[in-house]
Amino acid sequence: MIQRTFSIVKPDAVRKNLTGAILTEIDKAGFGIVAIKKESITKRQAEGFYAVHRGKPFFDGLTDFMSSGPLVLMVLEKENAIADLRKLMGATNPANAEEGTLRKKFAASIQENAIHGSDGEDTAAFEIGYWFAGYELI
Ligand code: 3AN
Repeated sequence: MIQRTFSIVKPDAVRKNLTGAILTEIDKAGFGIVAIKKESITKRQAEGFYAVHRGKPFFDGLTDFMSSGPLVLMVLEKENAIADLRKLMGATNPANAEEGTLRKKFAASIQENAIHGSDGEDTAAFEIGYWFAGYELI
């Protein structure tokens, strides 16, 4: 079943000019790009996106970081897209990420970890709808 997932090239990776390298890996892994846009988001927008993490000790730092510079928002599509992107990304903490994963190659720390990918079907639906309007997804 063709599935959509939501992804972000995070501000650390955009700052380090890694967007092209990350998109190349995503392309090589067989994902189609349904929609893509580069934006600078506000702290409030980041707080809404990460609402499930509100109250956690890293929430304030995470939302500061995500609103610290431009990022690239994407909707990706392939068979089994959600799980396959998570596999390609690697563990949240790059120190634990497997060899060959994007976070192993490109992430600096558990917070500045280069890429986001939805962790389930419900999350993907919420995240796609949070950042993209219907007309951007046709
Ligand atoms: P993932 O991005 O692998 O799904 P989540 O959903 O647990 O990980 O966390 C969302 C984001 O919050 C992570 N990508 C990372 O930037 C940040 N984060 C998670 N855990 C920590 C932590 N212990 N310290 C700092 N930042 C964290």
